[in-house]
Formats: sequence, C-alpha cells, structure tokens
Amino acid sequence: MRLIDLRSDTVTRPTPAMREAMANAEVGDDVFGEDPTVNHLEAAAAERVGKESALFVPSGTMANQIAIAVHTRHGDSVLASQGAHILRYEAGGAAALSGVQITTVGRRGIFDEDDVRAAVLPATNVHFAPTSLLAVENTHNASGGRIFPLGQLAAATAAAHDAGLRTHLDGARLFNAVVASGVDAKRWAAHFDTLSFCFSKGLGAPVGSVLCGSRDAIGHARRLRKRFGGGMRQAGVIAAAALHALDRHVARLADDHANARRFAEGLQNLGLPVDPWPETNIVMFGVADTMGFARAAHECGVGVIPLDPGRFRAVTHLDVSTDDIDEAIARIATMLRAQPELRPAA
Ligand code: TLP
Repeated sequence: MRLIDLRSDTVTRPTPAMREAMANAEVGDDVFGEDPTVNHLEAAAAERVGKESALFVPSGTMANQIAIAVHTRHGDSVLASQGAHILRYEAGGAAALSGVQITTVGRRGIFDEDDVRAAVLPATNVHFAPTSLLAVENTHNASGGRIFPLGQLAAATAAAHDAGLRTHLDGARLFNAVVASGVDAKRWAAHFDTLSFCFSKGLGAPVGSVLCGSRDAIGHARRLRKRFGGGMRQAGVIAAAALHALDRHVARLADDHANARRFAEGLQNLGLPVDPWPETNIVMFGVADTMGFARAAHECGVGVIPLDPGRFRAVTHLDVSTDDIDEAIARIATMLRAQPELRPAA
C-alpha cells in the first residue's frame, strides 16, 4: 500500500524542474565565497525579508543555534515560547553550544509585552542569568502551525528591545504565515534582529535554511557556521533548489493550507477532535490510545506522528494532493470502523 506521508513537510522530494535547476547550477567553493548560486540565493533571501545580509546553512536547527550564539554570552538566559523548537527539538543545543538557559514565556506559542517584561531577568542582580534574547517561532510548530498575531508580535518584540534584548525569529515556516495572513515577509522580519527560514519544509527543497540580519550579525554568523562545521563547498547544487523553491513554491502553500483544513474536517467528522483549528499546514488531533493509533495508522499507510500522549500531528505539503487527503480520511474511517476504541469518548 502506498504511504500517504503526513509526518512532516520535510519529507518532500525535489520536483523534476527543481532537479533540473540543481543539475544546471553554476558552482564554486562557497567557503571562499565563490559559489555564484549560493551568493545569488543569499542576496535573494536577504532582499525578500528586507535585511542587509543572509547566510545559507544546512538546517533550520543550525540557523537557530548560530543565532543564539550570535546574540548571547555563556550564562545568559533566552526567552522562548512553550514548546519552541529551540527548546524541545534541538538536542539541547542552546545549553551545549552557547551555554545559555531557556525560559518559556506565554502560552501555546503566543505572548504579549507584559509577559515579556515580567520574564526578563535584569543583569543588575547578580543572582540572575541575564536575559539577552527573545526568540519567537512563527508559525508555531508545537501549537499546530499557529500564526503569531502581528500587532501582539510588534508589541512583544518592542518590549524586548526596550529591555535591551535582541530578537530572533525562527521562521522555519515563515512563508506559511505570509501566505495565510497576507502579511509579507518584510513586515514580519522588521521586528527582528535576525530571522531564519527553511527551504526544506513547505517550500519543498531537499536541504537548507537561511539566516538573515545585519551585515555585522551575518559576518559573525559566517564564522560560527564554520566553527559549527557547517561551511559547505559546492553548495550551489542545493542552493539552486532553494532558489527554485523561493521563486515557484511560495504561492502554492495556500493549497497545503486548504488541504490541512480538509483533513481537519474529515477527522472531525470521524469523531477525532482537532485542536486548534489549522491556520496553516499543520493539523493536531486527539486519539484515545496513542500507541494503538500509531500502529493502526502505520498499517493502513497513513504517516502521522504522536507529539504528546493522545495527540497526533499531520502536516500537508507539496507531495500530498487533495485526492491523497481524501484517501487518507477514507483509510482512517475504515480503521476506526474496525477499532472504534481508538476514537476518544465524545
Ligand atoms: N521541525 C521538524 C522536527 O524537527 C520537529 C518537523 O518535522 O516539524 N524550527 C522549526 C519551527 C521547525 O519545525 C524545525 C523542524 C526546525 C526549526 C529545524 O529545522 P531542521 O530540521 O532543518 O533542522
């Protein structure tokens, strides 16, 4: 049975046109700054988000970890949302690589200026790990692809700047927020000293992310990329895929969002509660028996992953069509007819 893979939008394979762009890429040694395709991508990415400079890196994790290292010193603290990727899914990198501790702020990915003010630890008290960075994640993965409301984001980041903090945006799925909200990338980016976004998620490229910011911040980041082992050589081959994705795969994210809503409706009709209602391409839903549902979904060829006990995530992307979504719902319906105990009590 063919797998309908909704585990993540990272699973996409390059399209034939993307592979052609990769095959034809002009390349050079990027550690010498001589890869024309990487240079083109970095300029295009910086322009797209209205920053002076950009750095192509192998992953979203490396972009975030470099940003943390750029903005902090050992012994500092960093404010991040509940369930933030930098806190939960980066292998303890903030502590291991930058020697900082992360404190959570707000609820389910969102916070306001009062939350920020209350959470900042000032450097004037020797007991504290002084807070030097506020990290925002938009869209927020662990909260179901939620979009941070722009007005609240402006106020929260302004409060952080007023308190002397720097700000970083983990925009792994920034373009999902752009397409769903109609607010362009520059307007989101204006509130941040640095921001990262990924080509290897909804945009459908095989590898790569970018960190954007001022010339100084990105100059520093370039040295840290080398130190973290992320200096790449003829990276134009993958940069070409990223450029292709940025040119061709942004507007179509609206299809993924429509598919996510369609999947959510299907699940809801089958008695699997969806919470929150998807704003972008991530669907969070509840089941009665985590392991039982994981096994049954695997057996019927629907790839979804448990995030917390009783809670699953499904992500729509370039490689799942509307027909695939309907087929996935039909398979789950058959599964629930055979195993009704997987459905939570109403
Ligand atoms: N997220 C992955 C997993 O690591 C959980 C996924 O499948 O969603 N920031 C955010 C908000 C992310 O969701 C991810 C990847 C990253 C950063 C890291 O990107 P990579 O995987 O390129 O290191």
